[in-house]
Amino acid sequence: MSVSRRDAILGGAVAVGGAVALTAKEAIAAQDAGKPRAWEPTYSGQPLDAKPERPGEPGKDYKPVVTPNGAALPFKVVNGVKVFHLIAEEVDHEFAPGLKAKCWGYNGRVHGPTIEAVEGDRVRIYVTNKLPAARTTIHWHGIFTPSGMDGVGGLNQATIKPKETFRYEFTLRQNGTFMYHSHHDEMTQMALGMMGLFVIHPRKPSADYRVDRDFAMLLSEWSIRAGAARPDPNEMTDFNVLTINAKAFPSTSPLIVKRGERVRFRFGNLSATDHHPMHLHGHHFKVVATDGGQMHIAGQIPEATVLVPVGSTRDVEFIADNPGDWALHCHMTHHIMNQMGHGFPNTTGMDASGVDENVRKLVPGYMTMGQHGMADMADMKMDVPQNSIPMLGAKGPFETITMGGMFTILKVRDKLESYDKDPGWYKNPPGTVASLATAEELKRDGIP
Ligand SMILES: [Cu+2]
Repeated sequence: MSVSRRDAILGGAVAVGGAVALTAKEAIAAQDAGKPRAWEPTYSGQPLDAKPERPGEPGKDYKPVVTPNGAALPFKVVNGVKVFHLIAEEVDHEFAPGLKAKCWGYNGRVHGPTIEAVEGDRVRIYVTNKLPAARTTIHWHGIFTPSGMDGVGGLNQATIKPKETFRYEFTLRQNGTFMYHSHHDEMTQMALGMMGLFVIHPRKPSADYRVDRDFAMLLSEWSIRAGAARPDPNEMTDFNVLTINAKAFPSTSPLIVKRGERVRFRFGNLSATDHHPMHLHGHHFKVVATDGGQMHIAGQIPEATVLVPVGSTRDVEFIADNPGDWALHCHMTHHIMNQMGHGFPNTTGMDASGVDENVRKLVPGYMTMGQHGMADMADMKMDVPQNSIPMLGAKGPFETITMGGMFTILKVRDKLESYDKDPGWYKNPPGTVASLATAEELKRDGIP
């Protein structure tokens, strides 16, 4: 699809041989001027009988995505077909130090590894069921497949019994961020973790498609009562473990980028019931795609928060032009709390001294909590029930960070040793950190 003259003018872009490219500097200038960045939609919607093309090669045809805390599903090429193998099985998974559960995932992981391919690829995906006594299927969420490959148990196919291996095969006719998940007894199997991301790159990417860093994040929610060995699939509303790629902060890996780089976040949401408004600090981004395809330039609204509804994906892009440590998190305040932050009686503002004395006669060591909010509890070295995590808290450069759950950190640096090495906390230039006001400052500005 070509870019109209109007788009090119709006984007402040220079058309070279039909392609529209912006340097990082030009893109920042365009953002500063409040103009949309030029964009060439890459959703091509090939016909059903599209012929498979040469298998796309990582490094040559696309730059692989990064799945923080996750992995890519390996493949081999057999007679021009990309062959993958997913193994559904029980997995002992750690959400954060102190909280483990018996989950269901793929290939020893929760969630399953990210499948990555290129539009036009023929893919053959074997699925082996090693679950204990449960049948399963896989649905390729958002992906155009023949009806019989769509994976809804009973509707499109017979279910995969334990020890059986099924073959799925189709040609990818679109590009974007998609997902895969069990579509048999979803309530149980998805609650236990049976899901993953499926990224399809365009066959002929436009210059604007290329980014320096491409992160894929799957959002989900769990009900794991303190001490329980398994997530509870019967829970409908009260989820107490909220995760990015199945990890709760502080176990979420930071997203490490160099200043000036173009960055894409691909969010998918396969939670049971909750939508997640994902908010990035220090930057704004453009929402550029959903699992329905690329957005036209006119629809790319600048945002600092993108709502990722249940069963959807959203791609956002931005220039990381602001060095520092920047929170990236769901803005539902209970979604950035860990397990023990939920289900407390409301004691805010209460004087508990008399109550504590009385209760201690019955329960030695009893202490009412939460009178001053939950933040103080992050610092307490309190015993928590076995196999559970404190509600929040990780050691930060200043004090305890009172966050948990669906929270991670974007680290933007001028210099980086490696993308794989955490650069540590940001060193703020002198005079750029909020701090206690001096008496002179207060006097100067007339603040009592
Ligand atoms: Cu949320």
